[in-house]
Amino acid sequence: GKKWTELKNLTDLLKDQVVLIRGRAQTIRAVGKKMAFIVVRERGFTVQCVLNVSPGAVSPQMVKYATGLSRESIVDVEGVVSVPAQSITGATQQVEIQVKKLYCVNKAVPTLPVNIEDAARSEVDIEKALQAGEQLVRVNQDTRLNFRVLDMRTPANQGIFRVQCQVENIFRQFLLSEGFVGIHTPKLIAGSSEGGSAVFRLDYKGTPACLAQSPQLHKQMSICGDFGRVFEIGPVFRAEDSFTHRHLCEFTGLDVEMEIKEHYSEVMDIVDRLFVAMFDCLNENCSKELEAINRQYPFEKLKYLRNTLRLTFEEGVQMLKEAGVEIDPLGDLNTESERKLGQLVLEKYGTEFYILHRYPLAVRPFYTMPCYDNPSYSNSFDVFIRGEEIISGAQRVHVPEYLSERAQACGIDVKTISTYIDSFRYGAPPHGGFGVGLERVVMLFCALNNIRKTSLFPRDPQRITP
Ligand code: ATP
Ligand code: AMO
Repeated sequence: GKKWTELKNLTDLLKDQVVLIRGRAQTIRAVGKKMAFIVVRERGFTVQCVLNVSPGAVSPQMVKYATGLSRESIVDVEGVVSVPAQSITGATQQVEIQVKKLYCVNKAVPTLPVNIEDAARSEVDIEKALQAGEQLVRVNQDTRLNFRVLDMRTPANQGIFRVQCQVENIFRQFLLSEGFVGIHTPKLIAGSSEGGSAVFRLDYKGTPACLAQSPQLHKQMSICGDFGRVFEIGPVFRAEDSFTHRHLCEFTGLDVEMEIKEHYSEVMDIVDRLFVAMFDCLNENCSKELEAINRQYPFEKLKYLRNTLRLTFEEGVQMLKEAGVEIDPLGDLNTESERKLGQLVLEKYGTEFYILHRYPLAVRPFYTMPCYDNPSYSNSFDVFIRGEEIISGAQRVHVPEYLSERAQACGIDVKTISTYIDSFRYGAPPHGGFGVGLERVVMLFCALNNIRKTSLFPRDPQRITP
């Protein structure tokens, strides 16, 4: 086979050598009839290729052919690496290729529905350009999502989904090193696992069934099956009614369940160490990706402490009260008060990542363990980044009679979860766990304003394509 060079390796070390590259024709510019420039892109790296009519190099026909290529076509370029005297603007690589051969491997349509360069501009940049009288099209969210394959090619999106992959990878590596076992639970289940109405119902060969709202029941059953500590990375389905910036109908859940010896703080310890390790690792290993995201969507680095702050719900309510926000001490926080509390915590403790625990029992799912000292509260927690929830977790009820009672009290049809409740009749250890929304972690770590930006092909109440 031929020897291919990756664009990222094109440096002055290769000066005067003949290289062969494949990429997309990002921009094509003719200068008279004897010269043309093609900027070729390969996964975030770009290089300028120069076609210059001369004997032994390219013919005038070749220049004509090149200038007729459509943007985003896949091209192979063979040529000599040269180092220009002036620095090259508009390309990441500071060398050029003096083209000898050019092939179009597959062409793109002449008019693209999304111009990648426009789609890659930051809001500030767009504003400046508009003020300077430049003609440009602002690419809106729906257009991006309708033509996601094109939108994905922007440096920011290349960064976002590589960061997402890292979050998943760190989650897995950290938990494996702590003795957790990766499992896969069914996504077709007999009933709702979280309660509430946000469930997709379907017909399972004549029996009513649901798409799993979480791996909750089966991850707990795996603890009853003696795995001790488990995790799962998998799809979660929620038939959300409303259209918000942070709810999807399908998202990726990072779930954990583990035996507890004495206290639900053992679960919070895992959250604490896992996420501090994750943030450190992202800042260290994903700096290029984070920079690319930052160029299009500027954000401040996440502020977090070495030991994650833990506040009780009562302390949170108190802080809000002192700031003039009245909260029902046994109710839930709404989105607005969660944001407000995030601000107050940042001002007081200097962190944008913290755990709020001991929630009122009434606002938590049926499987949540009440506090021993005060059953109006529960051994549960939520975790926030920049004032928005990324995690819910808790100790679980492991006594079957009480679990059944709690399910009934929460309006759950106990028949649909009888095998789950039965699992606790054969001896179940005290246990707890938590669920993380992958798309939310990436969205909030990078302070992005919409969860659709961190879902490759988002599913929301109004979208099931592409
Ligand atoms: P979770 O499903 O884990 O609880 P969440 O972020 O949806 O995650 P909730 O506790 O359900 O959190 O809700 C917190 C607040 O978010 C609610 O009080 C409500 O204001 C708002 N909210 C939740 N779900 C929706 C939704 N589908 N549409 C609009 N607002 C919602
Ligand atoms: P919960 O319902 O809070 O808890 O979900 C866990 C986490 O999943 C994310 N999340 C969502 N992300 C995108 N779109 C949605 N519609 C959506 N809903 C939730 C959030 C949330 O914190 N079984 C429990 C977890 C447990 O206790 O182990 C559960 O599902 O980041």
